[in-house]
Amino acid sequence: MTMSEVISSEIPQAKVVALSGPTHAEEVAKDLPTTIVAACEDIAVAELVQEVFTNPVMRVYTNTDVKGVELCGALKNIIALASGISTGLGYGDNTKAALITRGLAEIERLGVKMGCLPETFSGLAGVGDLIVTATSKHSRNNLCGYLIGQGYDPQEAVKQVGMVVEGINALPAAMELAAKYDVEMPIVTAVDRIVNRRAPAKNAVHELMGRESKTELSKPLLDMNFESAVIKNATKGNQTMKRVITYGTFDLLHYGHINLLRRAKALGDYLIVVISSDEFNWNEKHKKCYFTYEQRKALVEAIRYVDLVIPEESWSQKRTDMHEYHIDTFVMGDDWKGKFDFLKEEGVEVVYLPRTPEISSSQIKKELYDANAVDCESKTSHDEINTDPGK
Ligand code: C2G
Repeated sequence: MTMSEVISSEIPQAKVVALSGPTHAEEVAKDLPTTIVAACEDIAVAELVQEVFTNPVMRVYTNTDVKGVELCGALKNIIALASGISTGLGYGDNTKAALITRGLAEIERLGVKMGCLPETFSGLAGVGDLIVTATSKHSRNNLCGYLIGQGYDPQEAVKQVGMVVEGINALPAAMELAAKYDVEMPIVTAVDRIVNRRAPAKNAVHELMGRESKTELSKPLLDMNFESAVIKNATKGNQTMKRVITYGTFDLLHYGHINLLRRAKALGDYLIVVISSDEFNWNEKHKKCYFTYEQRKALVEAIRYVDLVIPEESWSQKRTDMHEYHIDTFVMGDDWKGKFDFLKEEGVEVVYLPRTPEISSSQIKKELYDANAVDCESKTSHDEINTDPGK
């Protein structure tokens, strides 16, 4: 159990916040600029702690993934031990960087299997804390690892450090979790062999370097191309599905958009909608959306004509999209008439559909703005009447 689980089991009604991150006490005490993450399942409570602790030299970020933050806090000490051992063996910064990078990958693999958020591991409690713990002279785990790499017996090294070496205490739990969740953790296992099974440190490094080659991709390549494989091979009865694609901002979703999407879907069997990302909108279309990309994506995905939503990040992605998604028909409203005829060179049919004339997102915004202005005007004049008894 993590500390938050222990506290919650004793005080079920407690809202537990885990505070963790790259915060060596020696530096915090000197008011050196520091960042930390406050994690609580109830984000409002995390934000309260954020408010209490934030000051000009302490920036607090919030997270809801308490378990992930605590897992990082415990397991990064083992990677720090590994980093210290490699330095003690005389290895350089390359080896240290390799242990930090691949060590974090191991912790994230375990964490994600335990239901933690991937973002936590690339956050302050994850990579942030791992950097300071695995590289800083203040780090007890790093120092203890260094002594072990220099040939000290692990217990003797702990005595020399004279303070708690959390990495050693966390090893049994880490090994147990790795077995329970069936996660490969080669660096943690190597440290366990050195610390608890008297394995010579030098062998461990050679073993780690000699493992079979791996990919950095977190999902097997097939999964990475999964959507493409499904779309390509999907068939309707005995003929392949016709795949249609269209692009747009779809901000303040209205019935004009729905009319377009309904008619686009009617041209085939599978409709892909490519929604402009917030950056693309701002940098290329100089449009500030009311809804974020994620919100616009959720709205469009809920439309029954739509089968897949992907982001539009550049004007030039259309040509490759036609091949990556095996498109048969490209559709746009006729305000774009002629602008995308070049896509015929990619072997797709290009169709421009009549826009729905009387509605647009910009018109909605303008009419709301004008209506609001009128309201304010009538309200002001109303107030004037009230305050001027003569009227
Ligand atoms: N549309 C429509 N009728 C309206 C408003 C929009 O048919 N009254 C159509 C547009 O012609 C477009 C789609 O709905 O095909 C999305 O409209 P916008 O969100 O305004 O898209 P736009 O900003 O034109 O972006 O690379 C292409 C761009 O991303 C298109």
